Amino acid sequence: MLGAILMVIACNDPDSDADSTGLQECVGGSFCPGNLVCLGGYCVLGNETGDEDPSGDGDPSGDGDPSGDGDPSGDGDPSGDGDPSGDGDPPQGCGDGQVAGDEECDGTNLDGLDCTDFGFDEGMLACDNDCTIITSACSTCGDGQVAATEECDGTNFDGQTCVSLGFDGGNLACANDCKSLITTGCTQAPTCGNGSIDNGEQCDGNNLGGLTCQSFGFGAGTLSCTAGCQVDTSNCMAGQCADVFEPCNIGSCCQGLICLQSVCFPP
Ligand SMILES: [Ca+2]
Ligand SMILES: [Ca+2]
Ligand SMILES: [Ca+2]
Repeated sequence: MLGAILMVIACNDPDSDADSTGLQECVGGSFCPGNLVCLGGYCVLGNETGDEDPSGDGDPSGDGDPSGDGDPSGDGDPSGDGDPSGDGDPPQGCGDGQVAGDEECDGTNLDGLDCTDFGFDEGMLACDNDCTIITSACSTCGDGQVAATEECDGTNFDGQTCVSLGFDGGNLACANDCKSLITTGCTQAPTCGNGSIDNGEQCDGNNLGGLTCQSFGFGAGTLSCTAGCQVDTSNCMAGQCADVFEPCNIGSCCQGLICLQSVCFPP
């Protein structure tokens, strides 16, 4: 124990300048011979198990860790690797908003960089979650690459064509600022033949809009549509006419009668 009783003895060294107490005077720990230690200015012997701190430097074990708590420097970082918590995260971690170590950026802290530092003309830098710079929102109009902020660049239309934009054909162009596609060189598909009845069309292909030969006063037959999207009644037949007060379509009443509200009436 540290609090062991010390037994004070006289030094045996004949050359020592022992004083009236019979003890050899000393300064520090280096002036006492053998197992004696310097305490209170005299060389004394510790207890039977020996002094726990022979060197008197406050480090009994002599392992460089006076407190014996596994932290020699006493700075709260036992391993001295800059990671006190030992959880693998350096103290200035990614996400603290400070650019440190090998971080290129941290959050909105771009370390003063902008797109021009990466060879672009304009745009916005961003910082990834792993504190690396993202340049995908940077752009240079004229480099032939379609950046996220560009619609096109030169003859690079980012895969778009007149057809993909709903035109019949033609040639796309790109605005000088790369911000928009120019479609004035695209040709509009003709509406007749697209199967739907557009302005100026009575029908389109097989789409007769619900019209029949009867719609045009015929009794039977097959209505068709011309290549110009107009109704063709050449295959309609007159058939039997409807008599007075009989149901009718336009033109299906017998001669001298008129079809009013689907019934043949006398004039
Ligand atoms: Ca950081
Ligand atoms: Ca570009
Ligand atoms: Ca049409």
